[in-house]
Amino acid sequence: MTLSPSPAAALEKLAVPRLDHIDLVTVKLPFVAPFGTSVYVWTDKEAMLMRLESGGAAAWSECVSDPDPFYFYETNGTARHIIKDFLLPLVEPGMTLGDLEARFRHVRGHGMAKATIENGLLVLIATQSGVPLHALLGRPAKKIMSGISIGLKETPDALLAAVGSAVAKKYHRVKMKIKKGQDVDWVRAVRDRFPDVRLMVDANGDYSLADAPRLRELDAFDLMMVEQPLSYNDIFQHAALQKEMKTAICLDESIHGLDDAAAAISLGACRVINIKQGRVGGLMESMRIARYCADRGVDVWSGGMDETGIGRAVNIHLQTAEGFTLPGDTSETSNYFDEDIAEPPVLLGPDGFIDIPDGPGLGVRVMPDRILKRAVRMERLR
Ligand code: OSB
Ligand code: MG
Repeated sequence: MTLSPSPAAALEKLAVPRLDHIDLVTVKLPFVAPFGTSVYVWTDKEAMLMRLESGGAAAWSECVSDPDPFYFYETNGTARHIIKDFLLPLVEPGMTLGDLEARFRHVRGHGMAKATIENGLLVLIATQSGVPLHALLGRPAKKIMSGISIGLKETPDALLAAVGSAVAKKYHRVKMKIKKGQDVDWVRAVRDRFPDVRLMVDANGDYSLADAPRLRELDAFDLMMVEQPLSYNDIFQHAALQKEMKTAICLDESIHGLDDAAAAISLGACRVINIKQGRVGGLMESMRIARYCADRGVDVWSGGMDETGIGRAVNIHLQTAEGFTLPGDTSETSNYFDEDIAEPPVLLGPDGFIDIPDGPGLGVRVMPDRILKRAVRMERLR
């Protein structure tokens, strides 16, 4: 077997720039509509942003955590603590990103906190080098497939209306949230009305193995996959469920890095993986997982955390990487916010594809006045 180089090998050799200033700014952006899931209903995105300044260049990154631990154990509060007290003290100018990752391993977990720093450094290096982030990742520009995640709705009619407008916009696939008691009938209603839409469901861990007969009913609807049906940390029981279901299982919450992905694949716990770059600790680990999966015929796609335009741009650049074979949760800015903190907004073209921003770094303009307007907390760490 020939071993191809790691897709992150070149990135591991990049040097950490001198950091003149490091700021954390938490912003709160109201959603255009509440986003309902089996675990919580969010009405706004409270995002902790990091700004790195080095010799006149500045780069922004976004911690993808929420203020609460309802989707994931990290919160904006734990990420701030881990970044300030444990991770930033490990960052030294001149060291390589590979060395930094190795040092970060001493801190267990907290991938979202780690990703905030690693992604910020990559954006900073790309900005200083005058290249877009995807080029720094070694990837050519390409159009990105689109996908929308539709939250739980109050009525089937409201759900059908939301799916209808997504289909009209030419989204490449539609994901609908489900929970116990709001599943098979709702999926059937969508499938009956939209027989051809590429459709999938996301349970955010609401079921247990005892619900296998119910989950198996979903096999009737030609779904692309069912995302995280069982508990948020489980791999083993998903393997048992996958044996009983025709529909592919996709893991989201359970995958915290390459080791989890490898375990899940070898156990047969899933046939698809949702890579959220924050949840797995950053862009480099995301590329490793995507490559690992591509080598084994496992599809991956880029998940989302309802990010602002900063995190959304990172997710878009990541999807140029090898292995991202399926449309992800990358939808138009207007699906989340009336006014974002970066310009231009993400828009679908007539064919449903999304253009990659091609300026240096993130390729989008971060709007400081809007960040100030939305800020709920600001601190200069250095
Ligand atoms: O489970 O994928 C999820 C949003 C917040 C937390 C968890 C999830 C989601 C989404 C929406 O499904 C993703 C997006 O549109 O950014
Ligand atoms: Mg999910």
